Amino acid sequence: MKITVLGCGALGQLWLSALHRQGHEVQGWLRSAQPSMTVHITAPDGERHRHSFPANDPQWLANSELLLVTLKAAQISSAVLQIQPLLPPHCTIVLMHNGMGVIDELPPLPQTVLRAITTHSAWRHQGRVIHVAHGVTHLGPVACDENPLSPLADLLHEALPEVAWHNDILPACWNKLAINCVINPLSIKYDCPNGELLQYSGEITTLCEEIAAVMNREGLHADARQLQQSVTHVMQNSAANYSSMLQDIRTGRRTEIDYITGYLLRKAVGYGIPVPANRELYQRVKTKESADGHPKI
Ligand code: KPL
Repeated sequence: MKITVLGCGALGQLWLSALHRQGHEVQGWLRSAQPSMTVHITAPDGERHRHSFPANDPQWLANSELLLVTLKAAQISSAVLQIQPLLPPHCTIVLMHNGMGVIDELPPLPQTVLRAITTHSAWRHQGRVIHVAHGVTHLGPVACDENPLSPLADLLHEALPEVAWHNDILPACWNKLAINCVINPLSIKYDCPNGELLQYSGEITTLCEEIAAVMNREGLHADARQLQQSVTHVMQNSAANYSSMLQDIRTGRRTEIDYITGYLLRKAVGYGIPVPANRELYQRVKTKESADGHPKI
């Protein structure tokens, strides 16, 4: 398959490399256009891969059957709208990002748009991408789809397992949102790796209760205790990792707080549900962002 990956951070490079090794024709699309790019990956088992890829080729884009978008939430809508007119109508656009609300920023497009969330964890270190831990990528349309299983899920699964298809991706997005609403801003409040947050269980309970109340109004049948179990599980499994939001703050980049806790707050206001603990964390992150100066995107 001919593929363009828009957004070549750690996750984008991971997919570029995995799809290439599976025999697909892949190019990267970078904000500052360049004709090629080189990717170095260190896999969780220590195996290393190095490949060079074409980049920013408009002809390649015009023939792409898949546009995989791995940008940060705040960058997606403007970047997609800029290149979307160059895409063929049969190209599928996959938006893979943390948080929710990006899809609401896009007008209806002729291409099929799918949402994806992933628990693969990777970061960049000295020009390399370290694939820290394998995870699961959840993929599907934002509204219930008649089409039961997308072959795209199989294709992506062969390249970088596990990939799970959902006829309605919203419950999976909300579960991931809940985890990010707790871990990401708390990691900024306490300036620590995910595992150290386990000691704040009282605060986590309150956050989960508020999030579950909003999720229930969204028709998702959330249970605060189950949410807390999922959050605890992720904290244990990623104990040594720093959340993406803390990494953003530390490197002076804009965080995804408006698409994570910000999205929850907008929903809570709409339903008239008070969420003071989540609001306090949101304000704390926003203050931290502006204290660090005008954030880089
Ligand atoms: O998705 C994450 C993130 O850092 O954005 C978690 C699940 C919190 C893992 O660090």
